[in-house]
Amino acid sequence: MSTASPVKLKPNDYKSELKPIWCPGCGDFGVLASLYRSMSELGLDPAKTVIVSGIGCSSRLPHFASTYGLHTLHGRPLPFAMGVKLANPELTVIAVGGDGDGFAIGAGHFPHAARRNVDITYLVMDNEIYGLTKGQVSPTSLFEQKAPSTPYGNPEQPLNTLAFAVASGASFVARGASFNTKALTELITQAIEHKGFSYIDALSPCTTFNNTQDEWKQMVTDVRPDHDVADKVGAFELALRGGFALGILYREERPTQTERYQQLIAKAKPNDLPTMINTFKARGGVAIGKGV
Ligand SMILES: Cc1ncc(C[n+]2csc(CCOP(=O)(O)OP(=O)(O)O)c2C)c(N)n1
Ligand code: SF4
Repeated sequence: MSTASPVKLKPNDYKSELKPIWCPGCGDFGVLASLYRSMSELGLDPAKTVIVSGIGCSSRLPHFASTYGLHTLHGRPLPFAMGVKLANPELTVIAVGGDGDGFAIGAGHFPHAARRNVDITYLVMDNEIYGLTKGQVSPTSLFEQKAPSTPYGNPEQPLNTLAFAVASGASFVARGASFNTKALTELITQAIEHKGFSYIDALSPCTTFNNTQDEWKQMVTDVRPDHDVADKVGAFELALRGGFALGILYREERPTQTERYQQLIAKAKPNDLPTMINTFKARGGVAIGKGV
């Protein structure tokens, strides 16, 4: 969901005073440029937009935008973003970070944000490596990938984050690439407009520790125009197929977490709470808190 700005802003108006300190050629520049363009296309009000990140090179992104920003803890952008959205559903909330941040230490949060259909966008800059800490393998690194931490090759299988997203109940699942900013801008725009949890795996090569740019440019294709985005099995097939199909793999409309809670609150009766507490106490529970 998006919140409009009272005045039309250009992509450059979403830049902060800080210049990105990423390495030359880092894919994150393309992702940031696409995000500026999407925010401008949607006319987002920077005062009602919050970008939340974890820790990593990619997680520095909120510093470079003129919106509100939260640079939180490693692996924790989603719980912070969920908290912001629950506290103020009117805000546009965009969580960002790396594949290590989101799918190693942060992986436990992902399926719950997805199944709850929290109305936020999660944009992962996927470089299949830990960039900030100098090139250790991440959950999306390839089997046998050589990196500073795996000179004999990675002994672990990669996690397929798109299949994970579909299985977890994400209601919008897409793949984009930092080197295809026009298409990535469109995807980010649609993801922010989507009502519910939208996940974008943005291929974003780390030119310093895992420079896959040329290889990935050869590997990308477009999701076929006849792909049915409402077909969950078809989305799995696409996610599990080799290569990188760019576009929307899956989309469905269903109530968001906020809507479900609002329905619940509407159902609750004023006298329910004392009755629940008495039942709890009668079963041996100890109630704590004011007035109980
Ligand atoms: C609790 C904790 N564990 C480990 C770290 C070290 N650390 C910082 S960033 C990072 C991984 C970054 O990789 P990724 O999220 O893929 O982002 P990138 O730098 O590639 O953009 C790690 C392991 C930390 N900061 N905090
Ligand atoms: S180390 Fe890699 S991910 Fe980090 S800024 Fe440099 S190129 Fe980008």
